[in-house]
Amino acid sequence: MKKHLNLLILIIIQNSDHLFKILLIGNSGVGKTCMLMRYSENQFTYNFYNTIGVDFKIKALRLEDKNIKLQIWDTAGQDRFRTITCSYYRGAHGILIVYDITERESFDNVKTWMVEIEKHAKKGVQKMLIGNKSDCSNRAVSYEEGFELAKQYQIPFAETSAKNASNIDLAFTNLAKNILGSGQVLNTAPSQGMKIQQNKYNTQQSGSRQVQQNQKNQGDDCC
Ligand SMILES: Nc1nc2c(ncn2[C@@H]2O[C@H](COP(=O)(O)OP(=O)(O)OP(=O)(O)O)[C@@H](O)[C@H]2O)c(=O)[nH]1
Ligand SMILES: [Mg+2]
Repeated sequence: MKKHLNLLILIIIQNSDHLFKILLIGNSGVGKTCMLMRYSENQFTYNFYNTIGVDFKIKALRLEDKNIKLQIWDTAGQDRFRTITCSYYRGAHGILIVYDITERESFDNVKTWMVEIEKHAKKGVQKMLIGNKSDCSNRAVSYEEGFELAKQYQIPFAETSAKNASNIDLAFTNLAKNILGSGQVLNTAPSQGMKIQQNKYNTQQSGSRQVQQNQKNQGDDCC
């Protein structure tokens, strides 16, 4: 079964023009796994299973007449996995930094995540700030605060909801567009092998490896 899955992934990658590696980071519980589930499988669950280490999914999309494969890495937000998750920053072409609009601490911690990116990721990595759970009425961070913070970092910003799917496609597509525009290219054409070209930083931002998951709680959402 695993062999077939690996073969399928290989075929998908070989049939694409580019492979972009995208990382989801942010505090535990902000909704990274739910965002990925919504984007890749159009599903949502109220269950909260802490991600253990990292997990990834592949999603295909067509951008500017090119077949793009996104390899999306969902990292654990818990501190105890920081050493493992940091090792994935280096290979990333794009990073979504996610906070929860109902949890002030997750917003205040965005600066810590930005420092981690600075320390571990490649210079030209494309970033986007995401305020998730926009469906919730018990907001602790205003839209304007999110917007202003993103402006300070000169990165794009969006509020999303994995629950009602608001702006989820937009977030991933926008990041992929910026990666494509930035000149970071992982060419997957079989005849050319796989090579990375890293161009200068574009500031004009206009079979899953499931390690293991623990069930934390079920049922209630934040609203
Ligand atoms: N209302 C609402 N709840 C959400 C949304 N996204 C996620 N949740 C809930 O928030 C909780 C945590 O979601 P996860 O996606 O597991 O959080 P995570 O960021 O992956 O957490 P770690 O894996 O520990 O880093 C779950 O109970 C989800 O149902 C959303 O957009 N709206
Ligand atoms: Mg998770």
